[in-house]
Amino acid sequence: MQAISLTDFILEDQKTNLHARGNLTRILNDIAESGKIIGLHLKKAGLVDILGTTGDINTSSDEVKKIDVFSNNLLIKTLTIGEQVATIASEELENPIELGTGDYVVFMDPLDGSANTDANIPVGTIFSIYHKSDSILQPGRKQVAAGYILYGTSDILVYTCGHGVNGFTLDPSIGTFLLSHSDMKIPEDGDIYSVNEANSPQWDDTLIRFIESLKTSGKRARYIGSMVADVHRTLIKGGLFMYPNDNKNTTGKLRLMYEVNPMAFLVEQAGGRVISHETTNPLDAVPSSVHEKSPVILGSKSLVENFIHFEK
Ligand code: P6P
Repeated sequence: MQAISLTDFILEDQKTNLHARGNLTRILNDIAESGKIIGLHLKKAGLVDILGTTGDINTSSDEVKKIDVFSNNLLIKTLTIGEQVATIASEELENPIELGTGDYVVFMDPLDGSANTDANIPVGTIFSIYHKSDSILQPGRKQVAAGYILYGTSDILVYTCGHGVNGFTLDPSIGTFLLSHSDMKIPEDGDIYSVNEANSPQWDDTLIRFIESLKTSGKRARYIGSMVADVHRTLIKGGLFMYPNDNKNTTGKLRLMYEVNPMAFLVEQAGGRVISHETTNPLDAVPSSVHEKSPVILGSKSLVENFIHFEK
């Protein structure tokens, strides 16, 4: 069967929206084209001068890698040329930048987990798209599209526009993302949990007991330390990914607008469940700042619900 390209799929998907004018389609394609170039540079990172740091610190207090700057600048340039985006907010920018034209707002983590590139560990681009509004700080429920590009053993773009989740694997021989994961659904259950247990001295007793219960029930631990890779594995294999709040990170570590909410949109669209703490859904949070943090527990519905009930 002829594989469907991302571009054809997005154009077909656009037909389901009678009011679509192709502007969101242009943004999704611009992100995909940028991802192809970012992926190419990552594949030869050890050979060209894009590893290492610039000497700067970003809003997440992470050392800025040269590949972060490259990815951020490429996405900004491509979306500017596309003329569909009014405002871009990025992990790599202290403040959002106004592009003037366009009806959309894009939040992005241009290269999440980039500290892992030196060790050849998968990293990813995360994006979250809203219609332009009075404020760029809209609840995650207002996202019109969200997704990621995972640069791993293969490069895969996974996105949703609110009616299902689909994955497209890059065929390097033709430079095209082809539909490889149609209508993705997260398994109802799973035997993998993913959390940084080095933080356990800061966890509350309930969380400690919950993680111990996963171990005694035979779950397996997998933690890559690269959110896109850990969330993608959770979507494919089921299980739990957690970056909960603790005594040190009282609001968690991950960023609401360009890490937690896009992943929450995807996981819910794939039939999973997401909470930030207790039973609160991060998608309902009213953001107060571009770089605010949020705890996140996401994954197979039954496992998230086990965590919720375990708290009682
Ligand atoms: P820790 C990478 O820096 C990142 O932002 C996410 O990709 C990842 O899930 C998390 O931080 C890892 O954080 O504290 O476990 O190293």
